[in-house]
Amino acid sequence: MNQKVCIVGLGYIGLPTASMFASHGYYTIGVDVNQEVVDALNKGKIIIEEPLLDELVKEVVDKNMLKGQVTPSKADIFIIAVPTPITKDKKADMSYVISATKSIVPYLRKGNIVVLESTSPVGTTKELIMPILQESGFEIGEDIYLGYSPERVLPGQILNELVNNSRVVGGINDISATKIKKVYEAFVKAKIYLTDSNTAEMCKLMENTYRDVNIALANELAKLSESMDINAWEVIEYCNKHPRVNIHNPGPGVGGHCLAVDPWFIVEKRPGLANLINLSRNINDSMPHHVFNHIEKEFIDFKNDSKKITILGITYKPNIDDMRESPITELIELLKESGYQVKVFDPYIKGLNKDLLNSCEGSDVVVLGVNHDAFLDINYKDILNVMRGNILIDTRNFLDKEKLEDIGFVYRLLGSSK
Ligand code: SAJ
Repeated sequence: MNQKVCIVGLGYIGLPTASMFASHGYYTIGVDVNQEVVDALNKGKIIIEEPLLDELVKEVVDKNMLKGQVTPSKADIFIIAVPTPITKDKKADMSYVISATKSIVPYLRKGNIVVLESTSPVGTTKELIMPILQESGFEIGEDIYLGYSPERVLPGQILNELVNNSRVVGGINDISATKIKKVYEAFVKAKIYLTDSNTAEMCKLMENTYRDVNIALANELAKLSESMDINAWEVIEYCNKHPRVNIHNPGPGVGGHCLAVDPWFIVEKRPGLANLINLSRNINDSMPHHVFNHIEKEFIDFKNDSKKITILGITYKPNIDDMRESPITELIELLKESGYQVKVFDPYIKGLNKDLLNSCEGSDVVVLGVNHDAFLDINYKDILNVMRGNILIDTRNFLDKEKLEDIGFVYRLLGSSK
């Protein structure tokens, strides 16, 4: 008999994961509190953007292997994949995890497996999820198996990475971990490592923290280089020739729902110990302001009272339509608060002006915020012709300095005084 999976949360992770189970023979219920998401799913449609996901969802819905509901149903396996946003005071907001967990309690039966996938502070599975599940009257770890297994997928490559990336499974006891491993073996081709739930929770947080801290180092190098007649990008290129060095890229800040959020979940638990992590977050958070200061410098002797800026790219990283925690939105806020007139051009974002030249018309400065591939193919001469000024600030070391200077731009590069 086919096993039944119930996945609570149909977002960037829940929906692709549900589709994976459904396409591997599991009868799957996708649960979301948002009726619009559920209705779309039941029509075989999706409202997020992720390559190939629309086709897969349509296929499994048509085959009746995946169905959307606003409340859970009885199942063999429950997976919780709801968001854990961050509060204003940089703490994990666990309210969705709590309500999702409570929502499955009435449907639990002996032998069920419950997995938390949401990125969560260390201790969540044992200290938050387990007590809620105990309300069912079952012995957790004996009647109900419980554990934590985070995703590691990159937006834009989710379907491929769900299958081909290795995975960590942390159980509240050994038998839970072993049972959960079997669940993911349905579609994961790479190795699945077993551990306890606290360790698995910390793994998820540290993977993204590792990247955040390394980006902070690169951003610090950028600031240092600007003050020392050095080009940080050149330093990085040569340092990375060393077989054991991999310096990351500086930029206008760190966006997305993971790197800019997860390290705070560690700081929250151990504020006195997580010093480097805390500092790195603050360095990365300072970058929009740093780019703003660069822009301000260009206007020091400016006589006109209307300062006009065009920003190319507003998403949190290249070639996707995702604006979550984008540092460019913060930069735009800073500019507007200081009286700049700001126009934004981003081919990935619906509702924005789709006319590039119109977006650049009359601008004093153009800022490349995100390195979308599409920005390599645009005609910068036409842009310069419609601008009032001639300055281009590249925050990603993406454009060809020489070509732009030949055309007549003054090219400025984040991380370089040259
Ligand atoms: N960034 C830099 N410099 C770099 C690399 C990235 O400034 O050298 C910036 C990007 O511009 C972007 C941000 O960092 O604003 C984050 O982008 P990303 O591509 O590093 O990561 P995410 O947030 O899209 O996805 C991460 C991934 N984690 C790691 O690579 C360790 C992904 O595997 C996780 O599954 C995902 O977080 C998640 O869901 O936690």
